[in-house]
Amino acid sequence: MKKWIPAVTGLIAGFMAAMVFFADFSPGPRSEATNDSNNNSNAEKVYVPFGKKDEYYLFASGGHSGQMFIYGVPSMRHIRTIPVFSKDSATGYGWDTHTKEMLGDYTWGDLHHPAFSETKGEYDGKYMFATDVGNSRAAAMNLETFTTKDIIDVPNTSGPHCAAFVTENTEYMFLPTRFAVPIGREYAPLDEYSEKYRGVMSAVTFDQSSEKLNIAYQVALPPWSYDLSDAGKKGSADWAVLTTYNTEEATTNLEINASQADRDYIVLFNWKELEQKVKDGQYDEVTGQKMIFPEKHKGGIYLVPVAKSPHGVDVTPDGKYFIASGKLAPAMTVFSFEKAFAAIEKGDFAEERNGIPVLKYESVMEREVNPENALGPLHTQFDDKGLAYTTMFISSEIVKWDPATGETLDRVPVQYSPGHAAAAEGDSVSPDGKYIVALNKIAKDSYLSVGPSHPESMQLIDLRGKKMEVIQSAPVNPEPHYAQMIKADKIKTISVYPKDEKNKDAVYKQEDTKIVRNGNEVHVYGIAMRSKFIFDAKAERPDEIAVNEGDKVLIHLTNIDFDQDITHGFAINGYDLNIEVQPGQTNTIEFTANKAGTFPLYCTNFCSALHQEMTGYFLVKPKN
Ligand code: CUK
Ligand code: CUA
Repeated sequence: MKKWIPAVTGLIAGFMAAMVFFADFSPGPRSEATNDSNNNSNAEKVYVPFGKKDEYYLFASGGHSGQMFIYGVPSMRHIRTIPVFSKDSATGYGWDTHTKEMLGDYTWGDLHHPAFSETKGEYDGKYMFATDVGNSRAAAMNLETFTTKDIIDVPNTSGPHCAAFVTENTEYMFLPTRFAVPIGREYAPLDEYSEKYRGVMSAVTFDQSSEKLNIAYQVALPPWSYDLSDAGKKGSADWAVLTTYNTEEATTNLEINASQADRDYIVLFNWKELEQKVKDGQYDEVTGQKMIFPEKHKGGIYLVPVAKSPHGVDVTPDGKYFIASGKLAPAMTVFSFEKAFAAIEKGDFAEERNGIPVLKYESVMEREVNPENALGPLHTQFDDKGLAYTTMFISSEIVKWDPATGETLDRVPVQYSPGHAAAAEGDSVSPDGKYIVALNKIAKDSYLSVGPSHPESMQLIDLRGKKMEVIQSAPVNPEPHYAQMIKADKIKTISVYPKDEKNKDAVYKQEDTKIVRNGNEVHVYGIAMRSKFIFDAKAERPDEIAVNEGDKVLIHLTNIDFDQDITHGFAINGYDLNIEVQPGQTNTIEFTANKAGTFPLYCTNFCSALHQEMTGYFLVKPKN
């Protein structure tokens, strides 16, 4: 196998030096020519006057906040937060029965890579998916309401970082794991790592009618770390690629030990073939999952050698190439799907690893691209001309280049250390080519100081001119690992929740409100409207809920203001409870009245001139 130059030790030393350089890197003067967001004409490009709306939505991951943050482009204004993997008291997310059940016992998440649902390789604006590296979950968000609809635990997986990416028609999203663990998370000492640990990948489907995620099958890949992935497009639509690191199978001090071998791999697999395998019963039933063991259920999975410790892998919009970025090797490597298919067809393999055929690097590689002094390539996005934009973490820039020739076309400095970048419709089969947003890990002195830790930063770059131009910079919520940008007119939101006469918890008429006691369980069927709560219209005080200490209380609340943006909240002072009902929505909160006493209840969302009057009392009569 061809040796990667420079040699291993040199590379590690080089990388360390780069990291030291990076650690000591203090911001120099900003380049006037390429990074002039103070320029008046640039100010006009990002100014969205009141009454006008942004052209794109940017859905950015919130990293270890567990949430999604939605921004408008080009203004870069934060519009909305969608709570996903963590509680959110602003919306009562995690308190009402549905969201509480979805979150289960987890109190936080680490949301990395959001992905839009796709139809024919285009973002269709219906759903967004994301995974939680912190507690190994996957979530689906509905974009009519900007709410999380389903969360599932992903068994046998520890940190599905390498996800979510969807196939061309959202048939599947694949969730490979970052950390290898024994199947079923059984106890096994690290000395048995190579034998007992596995890097499991899950094939997850989403049913739009029930809005439920489901694990179709899993693949017990070797005990390596899986980093980033992408689905094929057009001619490669049945395929997907994912990067690996730590194919050394190191169990400690990964910084050094997982960087020894000259090469790691890209896993290339045909999901149609895996699907067929499952239909043919070519799997083992393990921990209740259909598990494909590649060394036993052969076929459909291949390894492509790649420069050591790659990070991102991205498929070009035409589906012809996949581009790996080497965080340790300062190069982007362009691989050809066509060449890979030909080699697979001929059975032209170099060797097998863990029972998986390894393709020859030379027979799949199209070109290695190594822009001068560009260090730390991480992720690549595309424009409407098929040109590539790669983030350089260490040299803090975005490099524009041509995958067809390898030629570097332009470079723009960003402040500082971009992880991903998100181009307008950049993961679809037809990127718009108008903007790219750099998701910077470090802001240093860019914004008003807030103490030792600074905000992350996003920078909007205009791609329309001859040179890339940074036209806006904005401090953002942590941590933008990835984002996707969609044309605003593709998102079709609803303005009120439609009446659901079949929902037995919903009450739409004041006279139907009631409080029903069943043993020590109390059901309240109430209404929220401007500017009062009605829990029982026939009672002397319709806005009072009286229970006994120890009662189980279920409050079903419907917002009957069928009027855009008239949202009500519901909180019981001192009871640590809080939910929200959006226009037309019914929500339930369930709890035990374990504290006796007098507790005012009130609407938390400023809904009318008499919002302060939208109150009542929750009275809990003591046991004795
Ligand atoms: S990762 Cu590459 S910079 Cu989680 Cu996508 Cu953050
Ligand atoms: Cu309803 Cu304030």
